[in-house]
Amino acid sequence: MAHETIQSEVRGGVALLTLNRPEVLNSFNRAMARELQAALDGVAGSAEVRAVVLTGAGRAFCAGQDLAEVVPPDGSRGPDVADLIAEGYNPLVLRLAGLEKPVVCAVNGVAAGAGANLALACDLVLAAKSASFLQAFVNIGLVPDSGGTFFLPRLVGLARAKALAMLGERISAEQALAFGMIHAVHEPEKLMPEAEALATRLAQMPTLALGLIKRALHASLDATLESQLELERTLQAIASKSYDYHEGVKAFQEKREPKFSGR
Ligand code: LHQ
Repeated sequence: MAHETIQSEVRGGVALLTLNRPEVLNSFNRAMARELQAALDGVAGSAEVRAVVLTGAGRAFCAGQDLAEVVPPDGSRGPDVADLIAEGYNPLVLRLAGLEKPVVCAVNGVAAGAGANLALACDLVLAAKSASFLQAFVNIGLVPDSGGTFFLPRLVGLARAKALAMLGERISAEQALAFGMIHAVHEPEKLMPEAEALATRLAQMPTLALGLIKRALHASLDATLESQLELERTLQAIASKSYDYHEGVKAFQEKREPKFSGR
């Protein structure tokens, strides 16, 4: 499917999705939110795609909402903010978190506002050393959205989440790593090779199990121990009926490398 605001290509079982409005730091307009949703739906429905990389074109990852769309410089009325969230950001976050395939986010530059929080909704977040994160919302009188108030306290703890959300300061990739917000930091020129290698590795793993692992970990965020134990049992029943479980055990017993298929 052809897109105007994102690029999408599939290689070796990996879908590479690139936010592509570099002249406005890949900030989101309605078209980009719509096209990214459609691309994620395509990924969800594709048997060929077993992992995803999400990144940005140019020097930024994503500067959040395109502010010229919500407050047009010509003084005309912009779209309703609550509608933008309902139609754009919320479905995007739910698609990223609900996709039962691993999503690697390669944060190639600044990730601000909704851009930062979409990155946090991904599974394994890598960042260039030159990248940065900021909860820009408060700087323009807004509240973090796109799941920021859900993921941030769970990732970094309440004290740091409050400081990040209330102060709206830019933090470095290294600081985000030290906070436990992201998985790894790489030299800028190594970011995409590392992200693609990681996604390719994930795509060759038992991806059905990876999807179930993701489901279980997300469910744990608001579960009781009892309900989580029951969910683990249910998911293990599914995983243990997979081709990959039998292949994994057989390969172990035959002392050879397994060849997983995602089934
Ligand atoms: C931009 C933007 C941008 C348009 C840079 N829009 N042009 C949901 C629903 C509804 C309403 C509101 O929001 C939301 C969710 C949100 O995401 S709210 C948060 C929105 N984002 C921001 O407030 C971030 C605004 N941008 C910045 O603070 C800075 O640009 C950052 C820190 C991202 C980058 O700073 P610099 O590296 O110094 O770049 P810059 O400021 O010079 O920007 C470069 C260009 O990109 C510039 O255009 P120009 O024509 O002067 O070169 C900016 O105007 C444009 N740009 N962000 N969000």
